[in-house]
Amino acid sequence: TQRSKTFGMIKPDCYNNIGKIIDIIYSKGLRISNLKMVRMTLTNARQFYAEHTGKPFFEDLTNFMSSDVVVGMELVAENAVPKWRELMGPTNPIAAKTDAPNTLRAIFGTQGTHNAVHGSDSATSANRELNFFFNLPNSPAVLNNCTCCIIK
Ligand code: YYY
Ligand code: MG
Repeated sequence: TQRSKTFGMIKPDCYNNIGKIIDIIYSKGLRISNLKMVRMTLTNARQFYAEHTGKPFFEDLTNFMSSDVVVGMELVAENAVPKWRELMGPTNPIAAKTDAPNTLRAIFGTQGTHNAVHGSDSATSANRELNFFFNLPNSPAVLNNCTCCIIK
């Protein structure tokens, strides 16, 4: 099997667990080939999650995702997309705690949109999301002058 790429993101609720999550990523055989900490604007978040526009959780989700810093990662492994989705666990972190207790969302997620990590759902999404985060002229900008809430 050829190595492939996916896009992973550590969400704002997981700021205090960035190190632990990266340790787990490496311990499971994934590797990080690019990484960037940013604070997304609301516009960035709405573009990133455009497929969910109009859904009941969309406002909550995009407000949360632009509320503080995130860490976006280009992840490399064999079968990177399903491998990272499996390590993340189910979307709902409360369900994850009973259904898949060893996953990142079970361990680090709390409820609702606060589910610790993001992962692309297909190779097509991975390409779009990696470009969105790392390669476009309007990709989220690196942190500058304390635009995060953490040190306020
Ligand atoms: O890909 P994944 O993150 O597992 O789920 P999506 O269906 O793409 O939804 C994106 C994001 O939206 C999810 O991580 C949490 C939030 N969300 C929610 O709060 N409530 C839902 N019923 C579905 C999704
Ligand atoms: Mg998704």
